[in-house]
Amino acid sequence: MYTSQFNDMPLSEIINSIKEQGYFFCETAITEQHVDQLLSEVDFNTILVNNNDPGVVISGTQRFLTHCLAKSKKAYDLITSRRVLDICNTYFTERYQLTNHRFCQMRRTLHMPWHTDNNLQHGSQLVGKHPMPGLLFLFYLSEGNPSPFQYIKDSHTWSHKYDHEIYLSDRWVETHHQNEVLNFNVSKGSLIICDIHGIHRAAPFSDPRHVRNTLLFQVDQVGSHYIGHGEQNLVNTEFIDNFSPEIFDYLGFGVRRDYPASPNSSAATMTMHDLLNLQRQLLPLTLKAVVKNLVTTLLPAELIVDLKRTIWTMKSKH
Ligand SMILES: O=C(O)CCC(=O)C(=O)O
Ligand SMILES: [Fe+2]
Repeated sequence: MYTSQFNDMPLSEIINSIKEQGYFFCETAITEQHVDQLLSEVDFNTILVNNNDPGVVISGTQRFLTHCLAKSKKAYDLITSRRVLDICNTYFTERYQLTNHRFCQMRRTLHMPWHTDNNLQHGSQLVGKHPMPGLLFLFYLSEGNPSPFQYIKDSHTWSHKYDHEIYLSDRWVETHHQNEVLNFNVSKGSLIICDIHGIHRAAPFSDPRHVRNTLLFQVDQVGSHYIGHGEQNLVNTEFIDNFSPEIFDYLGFGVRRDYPASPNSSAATMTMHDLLNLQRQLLPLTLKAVVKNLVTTLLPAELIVDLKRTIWTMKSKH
């Protein structure tokens, strides 16, 4: 899945870059074929409605498949890959855990605020920032990106001064750090590994044709003072073909997790455009439901069971 450009890079180089600069960037870390396979396992066009399977939800102009460890074997392979674990083993000094993960798709327009990812939550509510070490792994899965990843140079060393803020305003960054904004021209297969204490964002964009796909996950060195820190990980047991105490520890088997899956979505987090599209998808299903309801109201239950038996018998003969 990884390119030789990423595989052959000495671990020490990756770790030194994160420690000194707050990030590591590899322009082509995963092969184009692997990116296509990853994307083929996510259906961003079908939104969860009364469905019992993990799937895609909408929050503003972004779509998320949060439970990618339950839905995508390719994502599972990447997130639990030897290369990722080797980086974590070398970077962290104590036990580390996967604390969140998701596929994300941004469409048409986006204005992401400047932020850090060392978030401490109470349920789904952000309550402050934490001092634990952590890494954000971001894989870019789209061609030609009008929205580069942006990072404020050296901000991982001083962002703690702004721990009382949830976001940092564009105006504040323009006034104080305009010349320190680094732009990464990410493209299909790029990887950024970033210190969660660094101030960063996806650059704002507005382009009706652009679709920006990413796979991102976060690993934190969860200390004993922060029991419950992290989102609940749902894993498809079928995917676990590499089990070891190391993997189980990393995925948080048997470990308390207090944060629900992000984002905290509902019909109220959808744009008008997506709500209307959803109504269009719901219309044929609504008609089907009306017919079903009519039949079950008008016919006796016993007759319906008999009808179902007859239909099943006829079908099974063919
Ligand atoms: O998509 C990006 O470039 C950045 C995403 C990010 O920072 C986040 O989701 O926390
Ligand atoms: Fe972030």
